[in-house]
Amino acid sequence: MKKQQKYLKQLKKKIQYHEYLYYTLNAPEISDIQYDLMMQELKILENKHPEFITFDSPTQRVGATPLKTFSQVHHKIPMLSLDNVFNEKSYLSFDKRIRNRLSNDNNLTFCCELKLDGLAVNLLYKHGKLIQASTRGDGIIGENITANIRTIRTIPLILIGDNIPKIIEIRGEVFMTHIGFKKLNKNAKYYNSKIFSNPRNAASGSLRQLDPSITNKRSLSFFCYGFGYITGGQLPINQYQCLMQFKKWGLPINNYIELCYNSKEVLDYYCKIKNKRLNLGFDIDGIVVKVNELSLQKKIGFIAKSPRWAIAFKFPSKEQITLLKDIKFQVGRTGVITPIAELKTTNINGVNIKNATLHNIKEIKRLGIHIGDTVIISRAGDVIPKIIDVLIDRRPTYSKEINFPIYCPVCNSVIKYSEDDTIIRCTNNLSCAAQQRGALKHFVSRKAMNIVGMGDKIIDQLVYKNYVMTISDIYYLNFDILSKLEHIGLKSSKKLINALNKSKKTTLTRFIYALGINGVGAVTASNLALYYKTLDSFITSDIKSLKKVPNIGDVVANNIINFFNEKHNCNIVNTLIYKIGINFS
Ligand code: D41
Repeated sequence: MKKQQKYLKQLKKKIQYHEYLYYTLNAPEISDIQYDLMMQELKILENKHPEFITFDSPTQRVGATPLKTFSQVHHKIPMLSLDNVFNEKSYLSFDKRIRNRLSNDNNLTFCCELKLDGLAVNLLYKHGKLIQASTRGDGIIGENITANIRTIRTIPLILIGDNIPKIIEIRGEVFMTHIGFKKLNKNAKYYNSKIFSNPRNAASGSLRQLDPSITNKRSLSFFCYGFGYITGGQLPINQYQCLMQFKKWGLPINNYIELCYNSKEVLDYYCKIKNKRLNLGFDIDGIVVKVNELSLQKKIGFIAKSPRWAIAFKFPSKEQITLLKDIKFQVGRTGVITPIAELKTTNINGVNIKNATLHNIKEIKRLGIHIGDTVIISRAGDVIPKIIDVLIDRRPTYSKEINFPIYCPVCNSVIKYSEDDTIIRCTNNLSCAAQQRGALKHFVSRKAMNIVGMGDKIIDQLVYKNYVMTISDIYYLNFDILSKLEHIGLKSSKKLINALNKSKKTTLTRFIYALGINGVGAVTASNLALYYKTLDSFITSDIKSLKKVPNIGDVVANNIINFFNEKHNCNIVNTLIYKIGINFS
């Protein structure tokens, strides 16, 4: 070997070693400047002697030519998925199942790991060299993303140390750190390009770039969690020691892997990690618990696509991915039409979710959503789930654009669109059955007239059969009519008549709220009642005095004036007060 070539080889080894210290052990021994100087020297030498450039050279991480498509990779051993549990009780059932299968072996050890919220990949090392990397895909066939994986600095192009098997598949998760994610979105905002909704999607989008120089600019990281095919070598006898061996070969593992000896210790680990979750610097969505001994794993085996010996114990989450099956347009009590997404049923923290709101047409246009798309839904607290993003990458060829309605889906009247597409409305006011139903449901509700027993099913029938068109009509219902409806017996009909009579004695706040004026919620109604004291002075109010009431601005003040300018509404109020005898205490 020439002197020059020998020197180059040593220089590369030195750089690789310092990369390992920096990226994998997180313990650099030299400054960034020293590292840059070595890299510069290497680049100059390689320029002079291109014949000495090797595939594992630190200068060769980013390939020059973008791909046209990703080729397919058949995994030598399927990449299994993980079964999930969401609570302690279900976790304990897993523990019990395992122990039963092993005839109550008391010496069971579990290897507990973080569940990184990234993308599972397979790295194929032959004679210690990274020769192929692929996505998990469906577990059987993935995509060849070798060029992109090579840009991830924490992934060694060549393994170091002893006893490296001839062929080994290393499996792990590629993810994006919070810092990398923030930086990417800040840039995206500046250049008006795609903003990612979370680090996982950002990592996925970055890994699936055909041009590795783009992937190279994204800060992706990697931790390994397991292995696939192996030949010409031996691994330790348990999961924990395997991971430690991988670390010795220069592969990154995280510092939170722990052994637990019973379910209490596992539950403690779960709580500990849950508390640390926000300070890790990257997203995790739970922990993974694995039977530690490989021989016991083999004994326990797997079902269909996931091993029986491992489980993902997930944290309560807010987001989930599912399929958008269709969009229906729902007419509310004030005639406002809202798009409602019909989803493939999914589960967030144990709650089944079939529908989500899309707010308005503008939101649909902003998301660029199609029917058939894969979408991310979010459910925070008790609020209605909403669609927060679309995974355009996964759009199927049969996807359909969304047709916005021209006519009301309930009464077929013309629909009016606001200029900015935020509000669309049925123009048929109170003759639209949907609006009639909506107005009635609101009128009888707990904070309004509180008519107990007048449920949605009763109201739907009353409107459908034309017994009730406006809110005042409900006070003309009698026992004969009610008892002939479905979902109501003789006793309940009697009770409902009593409830109707009882509701006639109410408060001004409840009555104002019950009218269902746009923007007048329970608190505003209470403010109005306090300010005006009597119904008459409220009805005859003007804009100027309305705006003196706390929390009332131009919009709501105008809604109130417009409401009483409609003769139809005044007739209803008059009927309720003078004919039916509603009075206030
Ligand atoms: O951190 C993870 N996301 C993680 C994923 C992990 N720590 N361990 C895992 N172990 C497995 C088995 C038990 C099947 C080897 C996994 C995954 N699988 C996995 N990730 C995506 C699909 C499967």
